[in-house]
Amino acid sequence: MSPLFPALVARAERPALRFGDRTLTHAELADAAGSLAARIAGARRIAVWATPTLGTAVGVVAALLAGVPVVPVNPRSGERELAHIVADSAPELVVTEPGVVLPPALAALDRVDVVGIVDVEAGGAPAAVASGASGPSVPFPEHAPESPALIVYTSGTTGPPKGAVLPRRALTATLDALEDAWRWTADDVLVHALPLFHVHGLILGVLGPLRRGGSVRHLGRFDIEGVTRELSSGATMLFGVPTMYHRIAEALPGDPALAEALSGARLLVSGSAALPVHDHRRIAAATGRRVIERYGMTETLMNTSVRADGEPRAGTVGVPLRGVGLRLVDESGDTIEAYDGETVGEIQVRGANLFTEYLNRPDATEAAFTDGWFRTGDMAIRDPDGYVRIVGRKATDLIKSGGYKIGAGEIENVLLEHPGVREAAVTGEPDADLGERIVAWIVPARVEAPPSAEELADHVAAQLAAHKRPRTVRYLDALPRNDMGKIMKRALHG
Ligand code: MCA
Ligand code: AMP
Repeated sequence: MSPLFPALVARAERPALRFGDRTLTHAELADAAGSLAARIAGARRIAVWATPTLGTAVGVVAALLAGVPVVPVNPRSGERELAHIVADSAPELVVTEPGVVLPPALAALDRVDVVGIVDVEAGGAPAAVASGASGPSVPFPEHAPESPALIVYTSGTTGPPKGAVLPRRALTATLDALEDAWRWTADDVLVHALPLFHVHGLILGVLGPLRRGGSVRHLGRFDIEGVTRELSSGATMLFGVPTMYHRIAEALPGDPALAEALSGARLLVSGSAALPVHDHRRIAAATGRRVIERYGMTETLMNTSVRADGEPRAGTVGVPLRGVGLRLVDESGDTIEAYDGETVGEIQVRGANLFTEYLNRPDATEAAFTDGWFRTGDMAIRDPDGYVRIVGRKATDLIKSGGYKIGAGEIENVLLEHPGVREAAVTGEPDADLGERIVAWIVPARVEAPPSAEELADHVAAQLAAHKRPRTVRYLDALPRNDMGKIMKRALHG
């Protein structure tokens, strides 16, 4: 089995990771992650407190070197979400940046701080050790392709998030297919500001450059100035969710430096949700560059993309990636053969890029597949030349806000626990910035004293996650229900 990160084994002296003023070359990362790997080797499973920092990247690489499955945890997870993830994944220890005060759900675990990563640019000796560890440990033996690499939690329509178990071969399959589609090389320098507890920011945005032997500069948090600075000083690629490109499109008219920076980029890639054609057009008009879209999912990693050497067509997610089987299936379960730009069907996929299972959820895993094909729940049409256009999704109870997938049911359950709430329904409404905005429809327990929108948002953020909080709260006397008592969500917006 060839190594996951050849440039680490080769101890390349090129930059690998940059977070703020902290930088590691591939050789330094080999030492840093190698010594941390020695400390965690043999653990059954670990968690990484996934702040957007160098320590998170080192922690995840260490786990991959050691062959220990790793659960990246959103550091903004609320109490209930965190308790669920910890109970469900049962990590033996948690890797974190030093100085972090962990919440109670994680504080009980053994803790390994990623300490001693020096600022190489400032001239320090490159050394990084896990607390309590010693000695370099690279090369590590490669691990079986089917062995679990990462467990990434993802929301469904109801219930708590499920842990998608991603094997090593899914990582290599998807990253190597993107190498092919994007002509991604060791010379590429990626810039992004995506969170590191999801596939987009962590697997594509950190492990991708490392597998290619190239580098990533992470901005810590998204801002236009950081994008401009990095793309003007050597970065070649930008990854973002549509909200980020929307903000770029908004800023472009008054920001010639941004326009110049973007026009010099080799590749601008958007994903996690649909990038509106209006934003595509505004960016193309101001920069002469077309954003290309790729389509993926936590469970499947990447399925399709516009190719770097293909026609960048706004409103499409391109063609199936190398090794990905993709079919459209109609409501009766029949495969749609047409490439006619109009027949709509559910996207189903198969290939080495897929997850193996939902952790502890054989029922959900079984329900997700049909004849070995994974049902994405995304509805699409295909152009005559094979370009896929996503036109919607099967479940109305899934909301994509800022590129995050959010289940309405999970938020409703938490809202119903608030003493001021008698009934609750959650929907997504179109939002120019976020794509969709979470709206909570509330029947208050006491009409004369309804809980404020802010109180409800704080309640959801404290239990689940900040990005799951309702951005709008609407108060009703009763929720519209059908004869069976089921809430009729479509009637809410009418
Ligand atoms: C506000 N904040 C709060 C509250 N209100 N915190 C606690 N309680 C509250 N009531 C805080 C937030 O924590 C945050 O803090 C700040 O206020 C603003 O947060 P927010 O409003 O959420 O920011 P935003 O403007 O909505 O963020 C937009 C964003 C973000 C930056 C684009 O949505 C984002 O990072 N999206 C990326 C999603 C992603 O990576 N998805 C990939 C999954 P502070 O100011 O300190 O930050 S999909 C995937 O992986 C598949 C495979 C795929 O295809 O890619
Ligand atoms: P997640 O489960 O968070 O990984 O989100 C996966 C979902 O994001 C997919 O099922 C799609 O609905 C959506 N998605 C990802 N990329 C795109 C894209 N380029 N265009 C439209 N939807 C996308």
